[in-house]
Amino acid sequence: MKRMTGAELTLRLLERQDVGTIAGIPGGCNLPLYDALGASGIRHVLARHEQGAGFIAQGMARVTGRPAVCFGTSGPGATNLLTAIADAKLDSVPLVAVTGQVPRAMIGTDAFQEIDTYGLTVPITKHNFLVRSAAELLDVVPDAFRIAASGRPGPVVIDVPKDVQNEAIDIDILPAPGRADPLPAPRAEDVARAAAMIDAADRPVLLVGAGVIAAEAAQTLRRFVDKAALPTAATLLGLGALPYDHPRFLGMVGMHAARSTNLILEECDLLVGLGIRFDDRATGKAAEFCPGARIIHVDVDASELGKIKTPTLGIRADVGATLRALACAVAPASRPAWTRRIARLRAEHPLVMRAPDDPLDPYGIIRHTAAVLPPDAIVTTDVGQHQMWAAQAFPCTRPRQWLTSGGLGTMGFGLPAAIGAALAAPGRPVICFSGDGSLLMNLQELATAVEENVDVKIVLLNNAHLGLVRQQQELFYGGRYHASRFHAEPDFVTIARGFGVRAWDLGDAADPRATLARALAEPGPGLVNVPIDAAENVYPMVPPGGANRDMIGGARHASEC
Ligand SMILES: Cc1ncc(C[n+]2csc(CCOP(=O)(O)OP(=O)(O)O)c2C)c(N)n1
Repeated sequence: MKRMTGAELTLRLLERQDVGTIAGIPGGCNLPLYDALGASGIRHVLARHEQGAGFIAQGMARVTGRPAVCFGTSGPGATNLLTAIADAKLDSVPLVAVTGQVPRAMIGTDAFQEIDTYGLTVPITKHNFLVRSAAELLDVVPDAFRIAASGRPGPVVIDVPKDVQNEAIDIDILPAPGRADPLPAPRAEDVARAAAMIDAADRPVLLVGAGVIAAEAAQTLRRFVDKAALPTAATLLGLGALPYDHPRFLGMVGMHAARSTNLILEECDLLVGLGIRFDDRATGKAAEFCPGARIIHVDVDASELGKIKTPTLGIRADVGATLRALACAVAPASRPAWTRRIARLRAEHPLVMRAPDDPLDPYGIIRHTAAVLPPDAIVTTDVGQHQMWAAQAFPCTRPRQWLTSGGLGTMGFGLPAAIGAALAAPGRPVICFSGDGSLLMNLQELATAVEENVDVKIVLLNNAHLGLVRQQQELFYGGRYHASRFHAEPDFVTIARGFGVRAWDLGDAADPRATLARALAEPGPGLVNVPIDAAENVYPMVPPGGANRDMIGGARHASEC
């Protein structure tokens, strides 16, 4: 029998969950937890803003696929975590956020730094707990990890009042760590029916999403694709499930897809959606997405089946097990006519990159960066034009290499997520493609990057604008530019150096390519400022609310628009 406080017990249970690193910020209501953390074997990364801590944890979780942990105090600590928690919910990232709360007797009194963290996080978590006694932690902590990792992963909040952290109890035995529940297997008749539909299809297309990556099913996917000659597109979060240079890979679908990709989906007679949720950025006007296609939809989350598109066949099951079964069940095929048609559409409507050789061109800087990186480098992005250029042009070769805020679209994601990725995957370089608007949203984490000496390089596509907003104002608001141009542009190179980060400006460089290569070869954190022409737009673009076939721009010849 051992006597422990609630805080010590929490840390002990976190250790048993194999938590190696926690990102967070201490404050009055989580100081007992921090006291116990200091005495534990867990490494702490002191973020400079709780949103940064949340995204550092997300970076770790997205790279490893395992739940990662962040700490915040009550009140503003908890509210600062909300965006990262909501982001994890929409992108199905396993996250456990442990927040301090005012003592139980003060809950509901508007006490100093009291906020209803439980209430605030109901709609943005898979589950949340307000812990009412130290003994409850024995169930709550393993349960939080089980829930975060089970089925479709997601965030869980554990809100622990300060007096519960201080409450001493006698512990006989510690519970087993919480692990993911077994996943539902597909029914044999569903697999047989899906295989028959695929075999019978003339123009099938696979659309793969984050669910394929979460299921660790990339290898099986490849076998399936090769055996049945299945052209495969990816959602923004599915990039990396199939390597960019696989002959059947069509690239990203949707709002900023290559024209050919959207046109191929337009012509398909069978759509097999694997671990996708028919997000509007992928489908455009959902009613007009894949208009002539029967749909097979496989997802581990039953609530996704029929939510946006009614499938001909919905399979609620582990995407990995379903893919394994389908890879056996389908007949080998070569589909010569469909393959020829796809080759033709791709030749006629390719993704047009304006100046891929110019390092000061958006595509050019992404391609040049990729060219000097090892193939296992990890890429994070912020949100905006640079994110879409990177999604179009960065050659992803493997799952969990591409970390981006897809569902919530959170500016400020890139830098802290990159720090988390580097902490989780030491030895692999991490690149963060950012914009000058996004970077400022969590710039303070440069201090964390220096303190942890992580190998993170920020490649800053600096157009002195909120570029994606400017683009929408140009295209859909009659060129009325309000609040999308920065009139006071910070000197990012000087700022980075002020944090102790090495920094280079490609605008001043005599040989930008050589400077970029040198910058990326340096160990530790670094920033490369890349001046980008503010008039550059991301094309093609499906107008908001439009059907994917109605994309504008990005045609090889103006007459095709
Ligand atoms: C937190 C947050 N606030 C606002 C937005 C809306 N938004 C989407 S893209 C964008 C502009 C991003 O600018 P920047 O980071 O400079 O990237 P660029 O588009 O110029 O590449 C804005 C304001 C957002 N996605 N996230």
